[in-house]
Amino acid sequence: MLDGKKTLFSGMQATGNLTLGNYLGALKNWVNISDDYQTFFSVVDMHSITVRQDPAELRKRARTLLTLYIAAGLDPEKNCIYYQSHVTGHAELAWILNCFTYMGELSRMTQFKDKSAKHADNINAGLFTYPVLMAADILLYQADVVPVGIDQMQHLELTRDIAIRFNNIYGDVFTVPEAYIGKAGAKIMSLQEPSKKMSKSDENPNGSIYLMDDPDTIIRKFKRAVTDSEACVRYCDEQPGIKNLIDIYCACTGKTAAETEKEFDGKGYGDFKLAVGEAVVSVLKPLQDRFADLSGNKDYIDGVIKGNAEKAQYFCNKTLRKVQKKVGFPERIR
Ligand code: ATP
Ligand code: LTN
Repeated sequence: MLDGKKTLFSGMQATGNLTLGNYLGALKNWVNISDDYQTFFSVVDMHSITVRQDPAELRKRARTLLTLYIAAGLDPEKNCIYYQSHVTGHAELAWILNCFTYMGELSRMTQFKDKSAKHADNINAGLFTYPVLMAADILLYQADVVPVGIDQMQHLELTRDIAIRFNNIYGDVFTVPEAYIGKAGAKIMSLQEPSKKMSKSDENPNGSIYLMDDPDTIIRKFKRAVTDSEACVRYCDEQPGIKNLIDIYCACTGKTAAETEKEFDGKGYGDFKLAVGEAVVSVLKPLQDRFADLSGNKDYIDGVIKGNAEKAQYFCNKTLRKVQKKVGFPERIR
C-alpha cells in the first residue's frame, strides 16, 4: 500500500505493432482503473529478446509503445511508465526467483509451448524462464492487481505460486497479486480466423486491426471479416465470427451483447460490420492524434523515460534489498 492506494503493475512487449486486441484486452483497462491505484506500467523490452529482434527496430518499437501508453490516456506524472531494461532490479529478482521455480511448472506454460513451436530454431533458456521474469516484474513492486488479457492468466497463477512458496519459507515478503480481467474485450479473436486470438505477430495483416491503421483500412478489414452463415446478428458460440464482432462493438461502445442484438435485429451483416468499423475508428482516432502530437515532442518523452526509471528503481530496491537479506546474501558495507 503506497499513499493509501493499492499497487497495480502491468506491461507489454515491444514486439510488433499493437493491435485492437492489445488495446481492448489490456491498455484500455489500464486507463480505466489507473486512478484507483499506485501504478507501474512497463515496456517489457527484456522479455522481447526471448525471440530474435532487430536491435534498431526493437528500440524504435519500445519508444512507440511507451508513447502509446501516454497517448491512450496514462498521465506519466501519475503513472510510472518506464522501460524494464532501465531498472536493474527486474533481472536481479528474476535470478533469485529462478531458484524458486520448478522446471515442471515452466514446461507446462502454453505460451512457452506455442512460442517454441513457432521458433523451433531458437528455443533459448530465456524463452523457458520468461514467466519468472514476469513474476519478478510484478512481485518487485508488491503489486496487488495485474490487469491482463485472459491469455496471461496461466503466467499470473505461476507468479502467485512463486510468491506463496517464497512467503512460506521466509515470512510475508511478497504481496500475492490478483489478475484483473476486463469485462469486455478480454479475448479479441482474429478477423480472418475467429478461432485464433488477434495477435500482433500474426502473419496475415487482415486478421488484425493495428492501432495505427487509418479509418479506410479499418473499415475495409471489418468488411472483409469472416462471418458465419446464419445471416443474423446473434451472440452465440456457433457463430464465432459474429460473436467476436459483437465483443469488439460492445467494448468500443459500452453496450451489452443483448442491446447489440436488438439494435441490429432484422439488419444484415453488411450494416453491422460497418457499424463495428465506425465504432472502432471513433475509439482509435483520438488516440492516433495524441500519438502524433507526443511523438513530435522528443524532450518531453525523454524526460518521462529518465524520471520514471529512477522512480521505479527506488520502489523496487526496497523489495530487492529485503529479498536479498532473506535468502542470505551478505549485507552491503556502506
Ligand atoms: P505476440 O503476438 O507478440 O505474442 P500479443 O499480441 O499476444 O503478442 P502481448 O504482448 O503478449 O500481445 O500482450 C499484451 C497484452 O495484451 C496482454 O495483457 C495480453 O493479455 C493482451 N492481449 C493480447 N492479445 C489479446 C487479444 N487478442 N485479446 C485481448 N487481450 C489481448
Ligand atoms: N507476458 C506478458 C507481458 C508482461 C507482463 C508482465 C504483463 C511481462 N511482464 C507483468 C503483466 C505483468 C505478455 O506477453 N503479454
